[in-house]
Amino acid sequence: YDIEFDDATSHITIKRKSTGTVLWDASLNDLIFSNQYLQITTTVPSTSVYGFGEHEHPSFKHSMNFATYGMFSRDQSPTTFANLYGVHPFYMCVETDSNAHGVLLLNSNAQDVSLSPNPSLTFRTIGGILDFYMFLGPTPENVIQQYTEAIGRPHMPAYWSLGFQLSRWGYGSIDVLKETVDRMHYYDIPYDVQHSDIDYMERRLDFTYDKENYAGLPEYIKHLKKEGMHYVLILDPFISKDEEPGTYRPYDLGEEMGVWVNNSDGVTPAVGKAWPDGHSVFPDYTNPRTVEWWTQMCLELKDVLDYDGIWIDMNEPSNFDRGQYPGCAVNEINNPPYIPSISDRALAQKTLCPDSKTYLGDHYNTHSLFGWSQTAPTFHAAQKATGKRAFVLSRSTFVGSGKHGGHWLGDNFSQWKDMHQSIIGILEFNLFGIPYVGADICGFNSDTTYELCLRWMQLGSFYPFSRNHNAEGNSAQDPAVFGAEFAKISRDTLRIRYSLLPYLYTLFYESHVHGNTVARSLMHE
Ligand code: MIG
Repeated sequence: YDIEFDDATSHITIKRKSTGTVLWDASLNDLIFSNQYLQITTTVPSTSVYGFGEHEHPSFKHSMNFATYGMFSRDQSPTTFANLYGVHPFYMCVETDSNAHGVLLLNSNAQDVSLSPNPSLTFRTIGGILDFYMFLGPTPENVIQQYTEAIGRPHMPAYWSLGFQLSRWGYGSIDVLKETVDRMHYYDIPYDVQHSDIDYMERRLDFTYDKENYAGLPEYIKHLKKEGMHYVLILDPFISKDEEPGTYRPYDLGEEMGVWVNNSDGVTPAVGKAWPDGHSVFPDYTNPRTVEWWTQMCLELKDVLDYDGIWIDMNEPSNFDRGQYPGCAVNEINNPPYIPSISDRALAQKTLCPDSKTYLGDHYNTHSLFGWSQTAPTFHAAQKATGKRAFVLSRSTFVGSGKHGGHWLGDNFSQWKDMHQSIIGILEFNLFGIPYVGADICGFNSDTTYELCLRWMQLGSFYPFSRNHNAEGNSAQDPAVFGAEFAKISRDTLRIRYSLLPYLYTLFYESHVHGNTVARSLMHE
């Protein structure tokens, strides 16, 4: 591309050399570059704009009719227009002659983008710099190949992780888990991976298991693995600080090593409220000492529960209150002059105060990097623990997360709309370089129905990451629970998936080596 600056008009234009198409035309008269507010507007050459995340977008191709999307990682179940778990300030635009280009704004601050009918884009961020990267394609596939060359190619998933996976929050006991596994086998439904959600833990404490309700879990995992299955365990980032001193090693060791996110004073740990009883502290994965501690904990866990993969949840990071104890101070970091278009218009809602300190800098700047910073260390820990290709599933993601992890689309609802939306989300994460992606089949929140779940099993059989997952308290929705007819249909569609696995595996290989998408819209073809 060529970049031109016109002294008379103060316009900066970026042109595709081969066609002369103007990809960007930004008036520097409209540029704002202050400490806590940066804004730039540019025209784009067509209304065919895709990407930006993480959101639930009404359509894959954006409406340019004045839509604004906030980006700031948040524990937020998919809601149209809301800022969700991850941050991906990346778009792809298909020009009127079908050439495509991609643009990344590499910036981790809370931000939003407005799409206007001009067609134009306005970027607003409340920190950092305007660090833009352009990828010239010219095909949509080329754009993603170039984008992932810059941010890191997707990891190569283990073959077993392309098999069908089953999960739920709230089996409640090992007996219910076993009954579920048994009926899956009874109906001979293709099934390779079982997950355990937080109810396997003792009082939701990381690195423990419930020795009453899940008595015998270590042996049961070994048993399933002997039969050729694989096992994934969930871990939350927060660590209880309120266990009896000397009884909870993850906290004691972490405290000794000084691995937590700190308050604004930079020395006292930030204390929030999450799943464990009492209060919790938050590991700061941008700190090399935290990586050492986390790796050690994951290795020790492996000696007890013989997992094959790790599922990292709540890493936006999620906190049940607005900011840590005792609330956020009134200052310019916690109360910036402009708050982007994010839910509650509050940076501390459901997370920590922006003036908290991480090793890499103020939480104000690093908030949306929390999940990303946890992903690589977890990947390396899993690799070390298993001696095999690593499996990491992360709820919060950022630019480059696909190099070490996959993603599921979070706490969707058992509704037809959510089944539809899952296709858009999966296509978008393929643009973001995270092709190992799927949605909770049959829906997470609320009870599913026979018909919805059956159709969702048929669709989900072709997700790159194919897992049926359900929330606590909802009626069971595994494909074996609805009887013989449902089981037969699920078995049949999953067998089609399995017959295509060598092809799917090759797509992942191509994504790992050349950066291709795995699930792609027909427009890419
Ligand atoms: O506050 O671990 O998105 O998949 O089942 C809910 C319990 C915490 C949110 C995850 C979901 C998981 C659930 N978790």
